[in-house]
Amino acid sequence: MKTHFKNSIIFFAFLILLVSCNEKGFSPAELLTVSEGFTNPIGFYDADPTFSWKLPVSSNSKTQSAYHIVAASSPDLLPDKADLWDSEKQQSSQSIFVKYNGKELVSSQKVYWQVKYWNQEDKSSEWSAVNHFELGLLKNSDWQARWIGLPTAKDADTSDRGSIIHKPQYLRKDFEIPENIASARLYVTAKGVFDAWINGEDVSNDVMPPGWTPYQKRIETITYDVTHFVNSGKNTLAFELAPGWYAGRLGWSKEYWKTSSSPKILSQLEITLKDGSKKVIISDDSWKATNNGPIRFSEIYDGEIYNANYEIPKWNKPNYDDSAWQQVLVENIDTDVRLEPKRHHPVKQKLTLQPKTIIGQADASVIFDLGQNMVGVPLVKVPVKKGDTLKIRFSEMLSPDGSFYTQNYRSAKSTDYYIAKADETIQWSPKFTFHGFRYVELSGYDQSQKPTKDWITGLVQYSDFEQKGSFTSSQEKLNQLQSNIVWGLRGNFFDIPTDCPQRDERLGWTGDAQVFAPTSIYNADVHAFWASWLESMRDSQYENGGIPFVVPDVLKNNNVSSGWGDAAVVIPWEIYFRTGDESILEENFEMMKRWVQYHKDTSNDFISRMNSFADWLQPYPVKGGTKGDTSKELIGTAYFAHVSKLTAQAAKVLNKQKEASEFETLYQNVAHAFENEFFNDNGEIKDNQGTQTGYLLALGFDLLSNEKKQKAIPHLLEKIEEADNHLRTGFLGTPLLSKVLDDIGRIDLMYQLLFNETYPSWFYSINQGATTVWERWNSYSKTEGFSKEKMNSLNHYAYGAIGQWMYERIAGIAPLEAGYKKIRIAPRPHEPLTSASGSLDTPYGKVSSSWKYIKGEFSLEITIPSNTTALLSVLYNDINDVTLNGVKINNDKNIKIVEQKDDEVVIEVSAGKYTINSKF
Ligand code: RAM
Repeated sequence: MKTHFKNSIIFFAFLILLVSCNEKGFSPAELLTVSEGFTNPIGFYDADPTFSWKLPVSSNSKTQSAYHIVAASSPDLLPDKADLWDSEKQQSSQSIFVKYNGKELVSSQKVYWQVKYWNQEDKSSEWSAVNHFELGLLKNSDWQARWIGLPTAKDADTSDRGSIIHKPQYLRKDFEIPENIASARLYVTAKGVFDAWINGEDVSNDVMPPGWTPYQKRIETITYDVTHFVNSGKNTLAFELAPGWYAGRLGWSKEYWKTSSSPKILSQLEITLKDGSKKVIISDDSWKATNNGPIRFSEIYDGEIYNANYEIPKWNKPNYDDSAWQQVLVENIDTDVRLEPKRHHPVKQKLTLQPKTIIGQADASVIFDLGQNMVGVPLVKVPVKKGDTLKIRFSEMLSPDGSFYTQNYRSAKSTDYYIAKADETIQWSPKFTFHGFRYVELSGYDQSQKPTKDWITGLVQYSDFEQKGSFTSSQEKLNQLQSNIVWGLRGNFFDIPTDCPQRDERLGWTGDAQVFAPTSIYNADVHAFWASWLESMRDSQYENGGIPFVVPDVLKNNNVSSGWGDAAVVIPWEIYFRTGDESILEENFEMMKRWVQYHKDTSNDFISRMNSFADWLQPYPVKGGTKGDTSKELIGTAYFAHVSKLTAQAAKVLNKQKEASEFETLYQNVAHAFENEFFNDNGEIKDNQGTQTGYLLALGFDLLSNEKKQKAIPHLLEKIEEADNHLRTGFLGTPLLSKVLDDIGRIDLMYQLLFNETYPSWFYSINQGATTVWERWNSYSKTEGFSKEKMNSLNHYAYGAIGQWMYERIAGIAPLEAGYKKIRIAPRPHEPLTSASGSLDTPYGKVSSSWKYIKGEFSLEITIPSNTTALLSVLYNDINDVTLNGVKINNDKNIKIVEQKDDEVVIEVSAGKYTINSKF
């Protein structure tokens, strides 16, 4: 009996061994992406791509010990006959941004790739699914097409600002294709913005492509897969074209439009036939155009005018007689303007909003309230009478007396018109403009009809990225703040990061962008978005290393500002740290260095003399004005030190040891000079010049000796107390409050500032009805209405920079090593919160942290993604109360305690899900 039992054990063990030997491997890598997170892109920009993948969540794949990537020109060659690249097995835990190291890739090339990995026990996974990417036209010389368009400057509208607004154009070309089409690609871009049509069908739902870059340096091109649009036989390729950001009025300069010429299209349709031969239809002098179509006028600030009486039936289909149209003018491709495939996602319509209420007006108009300040266009489905003009106006907020308020748009007319050709219910949206609004006012509709909510839909448009983070808590206003931050992000990530989306500005202000970048990347997948804008910043850097106020630089005033230009260093560093992508440092390192050099060149003995917007819009400025009470010298010097330090860190990552130590020394020198110049022996800012922001910069950027630092802290606290425990900070100071108060152990005070209900505070604007973050803490009040200041946007993300801390310390998720290879989970619950949760898709997978804190009992659930580790910090009164998955932590040898203090324990955990309990 015994022997029999033994034999069967041996038999089963043998069987298990056999099965595991036969096993092909376990679950493959998932969610493969190239470069800044692209999944199977076409028209891809990067001929030197990087590869990333995620390990599935399972105990089999806690960490990666090695990987193997193969890339080929055809999927049939994978995995064994990879003709482009075979990385072979590489002993490495790197699973993100692995550099391609194969044969040189060329324009339009299609690449197939897959990966497998080995786990912590050196067991290999199966090969992943085959992914692919297809390059766009990488070089100007790939274009046979030429720029085409009508000369629209001569009969353009003149606006009251003295700018000229070019009339929209319609362009078309008929062509024939034999049978046997294998594939078709439309490579296209515009000096202006366009919509492409083939045989009467809209080729894509991109909004205002190609987007906004410094057109004198670089224009982004787009690739559409149009295989299913092109027919054997007769075809028509057609475009609508409007000035967009290229021409027209932008910024404050009456001269801006002079930097551009009439809008133009560049189009190259490449059709591959089944026999491998190619037919190429290019934009050239054979095209016809008219500017006598229904879109009479379209401009970003002012809106769009559509006259249905000018509609041209079937203009974008074959057999249309275009003999009365004009021949286009043709221009060669400029050799010094780079044509590059768009490196981030175009703007799309991402969400829709329905009106919450309809407010009838005495004057035959009606107002629709969408309940949310948004950016995009309305879809109007409205009954109209022939010949009538439907007028559509927008507003972010009504005046307290209910009247329609548009003054804060300043000179932006932000009004759309539709002129009716028949008695009918129209369905229409403007195409080449956008608005920032919550309220829509209609007049000129069929007065015999009673307005209903379905007359208006808000089409929310922003760059096509996905939300990847979430934050929620037990406190309603904090959740509203999170919602306001996310809406501010949506509204202002319209191809470039804008200060505001509604008034006659909408520019890429660098200061706003640098303070908001970390929060943006907690909430959304904006890696590629920032990488693209940084390329525009490089293109805009002045000869002397200065960085313009806005990118693209439409203000062209050669002036720079500390805290603004510093975006050139802060953003590459932040994006690197939060994604782990070294390419963003590689690409921008020269720009970073040149900016630091500019600081050096404009300072005296390390003390900044740079111009500055300073602590922009600080409340209660003693001297009045918009620049707050912290001197530009103090701010400039603090930033000089800070960006020297970040550049040193970047140099270290890039293995440039010599430069790393040079910039480190520079940082030390500037910090030293800063302390001597601005601080007295008592750790106080000299000459009674102390401000919250002055202390925050010194402490937040680590600019004081240890001794001075300890002495400075009480002065900061004094400043906050003097302000009745309220903030007195503007754009630059506010984001540092949370970091500094946290670092000095005063999280309680940060919570107090965050939960303040009175001016100035985040909740103050929420109490006044804010559904987005405002430019000023008091942009609007229920009792007094709009601030008297003309510069008053209700959708300005800068103060939303607090979102970073909400993830880091309320939910408790922060990167410790670049890309979240090592994660810190360290929530700090505080009354009145009883719960909070955050989650985030890191480059390695999803991390989440969710806690409850009721009557001193704390419970926390976390998820740590594969191929990472986390340091988990838990507070306690008694260490015996702390359990991890039900096990007392001080009893279990398998639990790795990294640090233990009187009230806090730090535990290292690997990938997996955990529940933690404690009391404090
Ligand atoms: C305003 C912008 C922006 C700010 C600059 C200094 O016009 O709206 O937010 O950065 O000024």
